Amino acid sequence: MLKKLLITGANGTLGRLCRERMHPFAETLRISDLGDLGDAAPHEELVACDLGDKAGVEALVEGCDGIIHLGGQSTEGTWDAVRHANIEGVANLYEAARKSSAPPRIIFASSNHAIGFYKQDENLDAHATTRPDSLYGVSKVFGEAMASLYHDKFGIETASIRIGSCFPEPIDHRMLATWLSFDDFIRLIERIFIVPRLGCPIIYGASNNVGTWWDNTAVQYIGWTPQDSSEGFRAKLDAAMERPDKNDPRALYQGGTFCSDGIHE
Ligand code: NAI
Ligand code: 15L
Repeated sequence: MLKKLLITGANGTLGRLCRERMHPFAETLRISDLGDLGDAAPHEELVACDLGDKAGVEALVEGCDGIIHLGGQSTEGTWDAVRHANIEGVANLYEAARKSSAPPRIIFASSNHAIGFYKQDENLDAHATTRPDSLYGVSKVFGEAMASLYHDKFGIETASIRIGSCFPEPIDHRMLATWLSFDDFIRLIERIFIVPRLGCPIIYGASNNVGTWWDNTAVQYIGWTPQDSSEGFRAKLDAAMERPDKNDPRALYQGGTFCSDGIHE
């Protein structure tokens, strides 16, 4: 059991999920985001903090033996927005971890958009060269690189999860391959904190979907076997919308429309 688990981005979709579900796994949850965090439960500490605030992030990280880093820009944005939260914010987080009295184990919420320009008929494992599809995807590659640096230089362990689409259910045909159920996500987080030696793995965060593009053989030692599958939603999606043409970015690229969207100025 962790003593103090920091959850950044706690007001977001996945942050709210982790706040609700990770309590039995840690004595105390330190809950953080930019703004109002609501009322603290007895097992919670609430700390509002902008990830761009270096001193604030140092204080935020101190005393935590686990971090689920979910905070930041979660889709494409202007360079200023991506840089502030996902470049400077991640640099601040790793510096804080290095300086803390007992370095924490970290989960970095990376994204499929770090490899989004691969085609949907390509299968990737943890060794695939990154192919970001957006400034946002570039920032996730940066985060993975920071995890690697701070592991090799300082021994800080991070699991970078290239999350596919973590939603209550898939909302388009691409997500039949990328969907990660909330339950599988929580089960993965638990395994990452349980496994005795984590190292610095890249993990593809998807459920046990038919026709998956991603191979997690390299991280079998973590002991995570996704239990859910998008298959039960296929008929509903087929009835609700037309499958995109094979040359449509939504059907061509793993990152879908992130590949065809322009740069946000
Ligand atoms: P979200 O957008 O719902 O939540 C992100 C949270 O970060 C927000 O509550 C926001 O206030 C906070 N935040 C933004 N800038 C901040 C700053 N400068 N300082 C402190 N907090 C800040 O995102 P969601 O869906 O919960 O995703 C969580 C993480 O997982 C993100 O890093 C995202 O990139 C990643 N991810 C999520 C996927 C998904 O399917 N939900 C897929 C791939 C990656
Ligand atoms: C992501 O990285 C985003 O955070 C999420 O909102 C979705 O767009 C997801 O990827 C996806 O590719 O479906």
